[in-house]
Amino acid sequence: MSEGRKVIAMQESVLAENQRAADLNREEFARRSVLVVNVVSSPGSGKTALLERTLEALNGQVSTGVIVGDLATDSDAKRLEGKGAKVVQITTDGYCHLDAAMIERGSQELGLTGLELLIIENVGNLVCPAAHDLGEDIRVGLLSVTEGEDKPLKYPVMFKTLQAAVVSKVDLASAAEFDLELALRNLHEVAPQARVMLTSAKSGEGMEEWVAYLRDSARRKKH
Ligand SMILES: Nc1nc2c(ncn2[C@@H]2O[C@H](COP(=O)(O)OP(=O)(O)OP(=O)(O)O)[C@@H](O)[C@H]2O)c(=O)[nH]1
Ligand SMILES: [Mg+2]
Repeated sequence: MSEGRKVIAMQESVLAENQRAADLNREEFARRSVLVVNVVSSPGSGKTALLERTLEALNGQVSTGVIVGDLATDSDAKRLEGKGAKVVQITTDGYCHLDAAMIERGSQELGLTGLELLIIENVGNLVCPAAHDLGEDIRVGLLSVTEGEDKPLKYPVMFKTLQAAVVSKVDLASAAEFDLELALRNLHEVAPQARVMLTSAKSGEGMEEWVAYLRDSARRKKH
């Protein structure tokens, strides 16, 4: 076998192993009726800021846990603590994504008993997390207005896998000369299946719709 073929065969077997672990996670999450949401986006597009506000809004309403993946630090977990949700940090030691085995360990550490919603903040990256099913029900991708309208076209693999897309930092739209109509057209072209929401973690715009979406989805999973 050539070196190239060996590398491809190895990648395929790693992905197959991940898929088996993801299937097991999905069964366990279904058994416990916990809704699992995997949040993906490029670095800095506002995942943690969105989740800070989300946890504040859900506090006392929906029993929530969070698994935060980061290459090297636990600063996002620290930002999310003290908002009524249990938070577990996974440091991937340089890996560009979370995988299903990490989520299995993370959810054991968190404890799923009594949980209605498990939110996963993936490592900031628009490529690697696309190929790694974690066993989630909903994959939500952020597209911040400072990244440019073309990102769905340039990173279609990720956008095609989303159930929901959040256009984030909309308070900065005019400063960034963001063409919202064009961005929505691009999103619709690549990811027509995705429910699109517009949010600002700064002004709070769109937070009600986003939080209601999570709350309603968690309720549906329960029944
Ligand atoms: N104006 C504005 N700034 C925001 C908003 N959301 C996030 N930011 C800022 O954008 C920067 C990055 O936000 P984070 O929430 O850390 O982004 P992230 O996606 O979690 O980043 P990584 O975890 O490193 O991938 C911070 O300086 C935030 O304050 C928003 O809605 N409006
Ligand atoms: Mg973050």
